[in-house]
Amino acid sequence: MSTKKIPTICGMCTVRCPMIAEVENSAIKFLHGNPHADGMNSSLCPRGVAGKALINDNERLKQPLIREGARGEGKWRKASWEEALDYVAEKLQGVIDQYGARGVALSDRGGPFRDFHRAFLRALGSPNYCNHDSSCARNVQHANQSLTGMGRKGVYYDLKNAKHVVVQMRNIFESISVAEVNDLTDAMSKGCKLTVIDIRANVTATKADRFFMVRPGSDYAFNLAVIHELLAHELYDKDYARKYIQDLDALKEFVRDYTPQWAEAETGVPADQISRFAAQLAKDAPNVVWHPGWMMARYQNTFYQVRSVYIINALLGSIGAKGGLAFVNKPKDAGYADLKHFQDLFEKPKEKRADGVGWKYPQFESGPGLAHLLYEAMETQDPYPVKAYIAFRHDPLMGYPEPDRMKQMFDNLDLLVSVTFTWCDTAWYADVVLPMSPYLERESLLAAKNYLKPYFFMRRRALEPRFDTKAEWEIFAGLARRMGIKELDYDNIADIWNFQLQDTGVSIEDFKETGFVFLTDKPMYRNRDELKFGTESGKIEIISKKLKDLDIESLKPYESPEEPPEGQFRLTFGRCALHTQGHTVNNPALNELMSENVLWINTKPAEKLGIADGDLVNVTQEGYTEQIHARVTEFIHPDAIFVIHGFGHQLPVESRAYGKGLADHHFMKGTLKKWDPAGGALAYQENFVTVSRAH
Ligand SMILES: Nc1nc2c(c(=O)[nH]1)N[C@H]1C(S)=C(S)[C@@H](COP(=O)(O)OP(=O)(O)OC[C@H]3O[C@@H](n4cnc5c(=O)[nH]c(N)nc54)[C@H](O)[C@@H]3O)O[C@H]1N2
Ligand SMILES: Nc1nc2c(c(=O)[nH]1)N[C@H]1C(S)=C(S)[C@@H](COP(=O)(O)OP(=O)(O)OC[C@H]3O[C@@H](n4cnc5c(=O)[nH]c(N)nc54)[C@H](O)[C@@H]3O)O[C@H]1N2
Ligand code: SF4
Ligand SMILES: [Mo]
Repeated sequence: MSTKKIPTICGMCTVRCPMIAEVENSAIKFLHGNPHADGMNSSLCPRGVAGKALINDNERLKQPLIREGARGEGKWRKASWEEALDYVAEKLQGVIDQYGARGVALSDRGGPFRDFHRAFLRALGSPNYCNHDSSCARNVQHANQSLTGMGRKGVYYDLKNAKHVVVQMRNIFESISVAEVNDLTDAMSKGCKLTVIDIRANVTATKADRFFMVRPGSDYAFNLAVIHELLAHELYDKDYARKYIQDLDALKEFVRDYTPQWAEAETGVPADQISRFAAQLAKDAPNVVWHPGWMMARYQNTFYQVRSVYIINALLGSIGAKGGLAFVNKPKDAGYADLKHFQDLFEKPKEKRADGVGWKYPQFESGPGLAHLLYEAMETQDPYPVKAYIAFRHDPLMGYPEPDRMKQMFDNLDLLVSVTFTWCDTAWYADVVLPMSPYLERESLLAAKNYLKPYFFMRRRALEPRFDTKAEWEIFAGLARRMGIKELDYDNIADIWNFQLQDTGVSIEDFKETGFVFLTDKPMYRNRDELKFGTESGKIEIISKKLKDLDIESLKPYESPEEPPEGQFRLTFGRCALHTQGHTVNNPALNELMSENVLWINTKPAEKLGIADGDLVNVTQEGYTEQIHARVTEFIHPDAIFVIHGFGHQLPVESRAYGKGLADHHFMKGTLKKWDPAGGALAYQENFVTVSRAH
């Protein structure tokens, strides 16, 4: 039997690396990176390779399910797709008839494959699309917008050509984007320095030239002191600043007292080290990438911390530089029309959004909204009732804090639908579960990547579905058909792809060999002397006009993070290389490699509490307790404890993940209300817990 090599796109996390699936006898023989990917992300991480185990997993969803018992009780009726889609379409229509189209909401996990389901929602006439980003990178998005007028993806972290990379609250070698890992290791082998600023020595720190262990939540103080040094000693790029940075004097005045000596008391990092570090950055400028971070829904001041990072990059002249934060190019920069969007077939709904974004909160970008405010609106019915909700590729009951509160909010819904390829908490609580085929068993819409070399890419089906599952386009085309939306009524992916490609001059054939089509041969860098920023002034606005008009501060004075009360710890969390959020924990291969998380706790407080490495401990918040094994280490700040997110599953249908480890999101009382009115994201790390030895 010959082996077929099918270029496709990994789906085990949001990064979507190009991959090759080698298929023999209708089974996966081997999964590996796509060598045509030009080095950018031509290899896979362990999760990508575990796609084979995902296909073989007998505990994944096998057919549509309709709830029989109470929500969350786990009593299901197996349904055909006909029956399940009829059921969902009828319920959606019922909600639309009674409450109007605005009574329907849909959320997803963001990313490049959203056009079809967003078009579906728009065709219904609802403005209530949200993505997950208020639980992830919203602060980064809004921080960059407030300074440069570009979103966070308006720049590419050109790690490969950098001389110095700084990662702060960013575990770049474990919380993986393969391209970033490859680019950074390449650069380091050519002498690039790596500085890590973290509350614990993660794997990235073990590879670093400099590691600063800061007090949890004090990063903004550290950064203000760096800005102070760059300005006070005139170490910044003066030509760049003259040309592009507005309100530098206001910044100078603002940081005047934020000296390294002051920051030492806040962060625990010796003042002379901060000074030396700032001087080194100036030497390496403009080929410096101070990574603005990714999962930055952490503290009440994280938006301002991220702004300070962009400001440092600007002072070093690295925004727009090769080896810095280089501007990405869109298809049109390479002389190509973009893919045609299904969304554009429908008029943008004029209705106000239920989450208030764009009208009550004009400071935020309205596209993906703020999902936590959507959930709140489900309960308050203010500004109007939202009665149907499709969680598509999204597990808010694990990804947002306070699942019990969230369930109360969802209880106001007439219809809760989960579209997912694995079991997840939201699916378990849903009325209807629509199982999507895992990435190796489905194709997706074509997508465009804005990059130094912009490209289009194609996810192809490597296998036929093993169970009764469907691709996204099949699910939404099925719903569209039932709801009379002719423009989305497709029964063939080639027709969808041809629709998308119609203006581009590219054809489906062009993807055959490699799975993507580069729109230029060489990386395209902007001329650093002729940069144009997306703000009204065309410059980097230290004092954002938009924020100022809304009476929101651009330069916020530092407030010291609360110390943990006596005997308590700040709960912190992050990712590991072997799992994606919570949805791979039951994957047979990945579970075998890592089946539970452990609690990082500093040696000194552990000693005081009589906790030894490996002991089982209780973690408690307001009378609620879970147990976990301790990892006692000096490599974490004594104020913090740390766990990998995504564990502590409680679904009986996941035998491998069930009851293993601790769920950090269960220890976040009140966090749904703690969100930043300037940045938009929730503050997940403003929580304290007690730890004791379990007897
Ligand atoms: N306490 C705490 N909360 C967190 C975090 C944390 O560290 N701690 N991390 C935050 C971060 S950074 C993020 S991004 C969010 C993540 O949370 P979510 O945005 O909910 O993302 P995932 O958990 O990756 O995926 C959600 C569901 O979609 C399904 N899924 C994933 N990929 C696909 C796919 O390709 N197709 C289909 N059909 N289904 C898919 C999975 O089975 C999973 O059940 O959580 C945030 N919440
Ligand atoms: N393997 C794997 N890779 C992934 C993902 C995954 O689930 N698994 N998810 C993807 C997604 S959605 C995202 S958003 C990214 C997230 O990527 P990152 O944002 O890099 O992710 P985290 O691992 O949550 O945390 C980064 C670091 O922040 C540190 N930290 C916590 N509190 C503080 C603090 O107060 N100050 C400082 N300086 N550091 C602190 C933690 O110790 C941790 O090392 O990863 C992506 N890549
Ligand atoms: S980083 Fe890993 S899991 Fe994510 S898309 Fe790439 S190979 Fe897949
Ligand atoms: Mo994320």
